Amino acid sequence: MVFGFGKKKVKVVDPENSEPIEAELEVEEETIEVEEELIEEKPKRSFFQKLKDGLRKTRDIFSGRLKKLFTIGSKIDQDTLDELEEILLSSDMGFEVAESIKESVSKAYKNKEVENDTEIKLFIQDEIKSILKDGLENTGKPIQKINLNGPTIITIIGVNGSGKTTSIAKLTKSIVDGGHSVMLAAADTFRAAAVEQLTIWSERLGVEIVKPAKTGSDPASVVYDATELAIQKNVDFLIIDTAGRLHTQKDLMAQLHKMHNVIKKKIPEAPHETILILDGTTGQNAVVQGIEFGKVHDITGLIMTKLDGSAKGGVLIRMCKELQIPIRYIGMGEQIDDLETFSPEKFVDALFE
Ligand SMILES: Nc1nc2c(ncn2[C@@H]2O[C@H](COP(=O)(O)OP(=O)(O)OP(=O)(O)O)[C@@H](O)[C@H]2O)c(=O)[nH]1
Ligand SMILES: [Mg+2]
Repeated sequence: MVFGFGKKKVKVVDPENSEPIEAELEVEEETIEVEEELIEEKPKRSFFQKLKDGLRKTRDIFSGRLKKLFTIGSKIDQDTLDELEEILLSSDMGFEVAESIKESVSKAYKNKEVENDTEIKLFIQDEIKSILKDGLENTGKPIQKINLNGPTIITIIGVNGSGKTTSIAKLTKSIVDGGHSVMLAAADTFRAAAVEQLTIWSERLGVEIVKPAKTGSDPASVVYDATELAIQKNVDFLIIDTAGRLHTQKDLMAQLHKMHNVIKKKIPEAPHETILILDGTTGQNAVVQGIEFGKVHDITGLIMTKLDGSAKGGVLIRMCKELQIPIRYIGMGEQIDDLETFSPEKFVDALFE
């Protein structure tokens, strides 16, 4: 940035005369040379590009190994089918899914529904898309206002570090952008830092937060207070952040029930949504967490986070087949806008492109 001096015509007011007069004065004038390259923005990767990058490992399997297996004019025999199954298994989609795709391909080939390599690849893509959607009408369905006469209450649960608090911030932003009001409850009362993290987000997003009286307070009492205040203030959504827990920690799992019971005292049909956050980079562990949390709680949807990292994409397919819980959103980074409603079409396209 450079400053310079120069002559400039300015309007001045003569105290004897109320009309402004034009005069040529020596004034300090800012001549600003902006060094363009310093403020040049780095091109932002599109959401789809991020997804493709995050799923690179799995994509190599689908767009690389599968492409090689089905080359132009290749015949499909038992060896091809066995190799297909082996390739699918290597993507972490699990035996049940791999077996069902293999069977479907075999049948379609015998019935002459698919005859060439292009048709087979498209057939496999469609099979995966239908597994991702199969019977799960809420797949990719964003959070909606379910309770029309009061706050829609959402509890966010999951293991430590899966991305609960960050996902709450992203979710809040998208709900607020959609024109609804949100209140947050910091029911992860064990760590002061957890309350602080949510408080910072609430300030940035301009939403109210209900906090524990002190570190270690009963999370159920925070939830009770928050529910009462959310009803009183007639907010559209109350989103509850909870401490990370493993399904094996029986006392902590019981604590979740206690939280839900205090909510029910105020609104019997709440919580309206219980969203499980799963870290997409943890592979089979995420499947186990999904199964175990699902045994104890009525989970209405999943958010798969960190799909921008080195995610095991096939796990997502296994998850849909074995858990039968709809994936609602995917997390694609640490920024506030890095949340997208899950689209089976885009996901499969990113795997095969
Ligand atoms: N790359 C990437 N990082 C994410 C994503 N979501 C969350 N993170 C990061 O994961 C880390 C943990 O996120 P938190 O939101 O604090 O996770 P949490 O589940 O609330 O953690 P605890 O409260 O400790 O159980 C942070 O560094 C986040 O920035 C995502 O979609 N992509
Ligand atoms: Mg947290």
